[in-house]
Amino acid sequence: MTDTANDPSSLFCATSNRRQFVQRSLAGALAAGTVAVGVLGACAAPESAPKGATTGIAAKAAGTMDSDHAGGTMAPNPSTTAASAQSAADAMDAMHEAGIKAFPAKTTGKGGQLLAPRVENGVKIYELTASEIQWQTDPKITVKAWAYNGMVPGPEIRVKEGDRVRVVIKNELPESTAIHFHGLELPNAMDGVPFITQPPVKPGASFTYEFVVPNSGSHMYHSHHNAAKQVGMGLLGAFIVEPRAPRAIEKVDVDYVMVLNDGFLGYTLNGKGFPATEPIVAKRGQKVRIRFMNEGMMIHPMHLHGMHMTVIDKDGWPQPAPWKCDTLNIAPGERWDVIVNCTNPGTWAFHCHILPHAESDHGMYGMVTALIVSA
Ligand SMILES: [Cu+2]
Repeated sequence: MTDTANDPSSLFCATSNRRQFVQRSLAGALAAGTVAVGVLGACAAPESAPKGATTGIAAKAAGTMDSDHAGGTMAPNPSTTAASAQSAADAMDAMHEAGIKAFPAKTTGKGGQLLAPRVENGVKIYELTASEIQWQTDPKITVKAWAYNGMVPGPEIRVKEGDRVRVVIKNELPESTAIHFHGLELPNAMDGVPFITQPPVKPGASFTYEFVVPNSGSHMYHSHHNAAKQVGMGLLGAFIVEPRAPRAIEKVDVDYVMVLNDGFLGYTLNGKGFPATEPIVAKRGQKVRIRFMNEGMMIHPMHLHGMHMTVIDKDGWPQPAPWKCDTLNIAPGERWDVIVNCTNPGTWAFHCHILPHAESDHGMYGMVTALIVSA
């Protein structure tokens, strides 16, 4: 599973699910005397799929028609065609239902856990170790990941504007690495870019970053060395800087960080794919702040059902005036902070609206979660 799971393209069509689906459709269709054709059209046939299952070969063997024969002598039997479509629809719906019912599915490992600092002489010290781990993105998929402190995203660092912070990175990876503090306006030597501001941190070595946190907002830390691979494999985390003087609009009941990624771990929200993503839970009348952060290489328009989002910050900077939307495009590297006033009770789908990042023939997966507002 690991190898196919490490190929993001394979996540459209998880092999085992697909095989079961093909087999189920095929069995149902054969029982009805025909074969469903084209249901799986969105996915290229994997090598493990029954040969010809989605082509005219099996269809012909089962005595039905395909496009080559349209208008020919092999007319479909309307009753068996209807039965076949029903069977295929039932098989598909069963997988969609199973995915929803499994949510939130249990997995081992939780990313983004708050890291408490060790404080010495007024300096907040955070120790991060980069190493290779096995990471479960959903109950059926475990992948090789590179992680800070054994979790993806790495632990959340949350400090106050003006704090003096020391971050010590220990590299236990087989490659050099470095940490960039994305969004913080630091002295040049602390910017974490090998050969521009520092030497790479070699395997087995450590490096210490130290600075006074200059600007508040939702920021990130991540590898800036071979980053397409290293960030894609999980070397990323949230770096939240609380302002010394919060605005009234920032007073919320739930403060939720949502890190988007689309690398070797697949389409993930906080390191997990649906149904293993975490729901955001609030009571009616409460205010939820969501801090979107895109650590991936694609844009992800995040869409909330049932209630609008009020955008307050972009990349940690207050907007000239808060503005409303229900779909917010989060580009790579961007952070957007929104407030949701939870006025509408129910379980509301909350997902990336590039639909192949959220749903396949097999049901919802990847960048899907829910906002659950209790009455
Ligand atoms: Cu997306």
